[in-house]
Amino acid sequence: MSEFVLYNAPQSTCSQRVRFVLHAKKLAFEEHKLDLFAGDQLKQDYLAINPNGVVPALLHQGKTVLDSSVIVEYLDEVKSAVHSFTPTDPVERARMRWMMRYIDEIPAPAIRVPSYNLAFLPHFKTMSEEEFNALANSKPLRKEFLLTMGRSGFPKKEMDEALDRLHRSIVRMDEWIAQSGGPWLMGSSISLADIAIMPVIVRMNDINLDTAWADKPAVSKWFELIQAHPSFKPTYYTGSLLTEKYPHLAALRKEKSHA
Ligand SMILES: N[C@@H](CCC(=O)N[C@@H](CS)C(=O)NCC(=O)O)C(=O)O
Repeated sequence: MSEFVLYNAPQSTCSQRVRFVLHAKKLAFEEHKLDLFAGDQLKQDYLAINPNGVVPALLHQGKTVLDSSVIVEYLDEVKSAVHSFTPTDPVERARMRWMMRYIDEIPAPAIRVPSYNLAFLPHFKTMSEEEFNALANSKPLRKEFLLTMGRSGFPKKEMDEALDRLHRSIVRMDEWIAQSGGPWLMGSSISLADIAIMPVIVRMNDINLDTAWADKPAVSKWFELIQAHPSFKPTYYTGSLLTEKYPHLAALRKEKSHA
């Protein structure tokens, strides 16, 4: 058994944070890919690892570490010698954690709304109301989320609010880069805060929401830099983007590039 075992899903934004850090630290890991639409995350054997029924979950020498933000901090702590993503100054460290809390509170939940409405909805449309309600009720963390979405998608109000939160997050990102002098959120070195927001930016780009930073060159530069990082490609292996799995999204993207 590897020192590290990762339970995750290719397209899961939370999982992508953890894969990036594992690759950056050159840590070999046994990868278990869960099919979230087949309900692998709600099976008893997985719930015994993560009672919240969500990915990712990391096992380190058989011990469980849960929640993507916690996992990336844990990896940075136990493997600090390899490459540290955490500032040494306690005040800077606190600032990084504050940024991560903001990211977990505003853009990370907000990106789920357009992701579900634009890509995942067909998985639910064919269900009967009873089947859908049973599924929602079986989700320890996402019951209310699913019930608000319903089988026909989030109403316009929810969608508009989520898009507004995403736009505000891009403004905030731009401010952080300006305050630190860039090119990363905290200055000249990439930190866990950059890795925490990365999947939101990749997803926004994937589903045609990249116009949010059309007038923000510092954010565009940040995105180019993180895509050029050696850990980016192995993290986003084929099948990690929504456009790779959902042809209707890829078609939208193509239309846009030809417009
Ligand atoms: N705060 C948790 C959230 C985990 C989470 O929401 N994971 C999503 C994928 S990004 C999931 O497993 N969803 C499955 C479901 O909704 O049933 C973390 O960061 O690890």
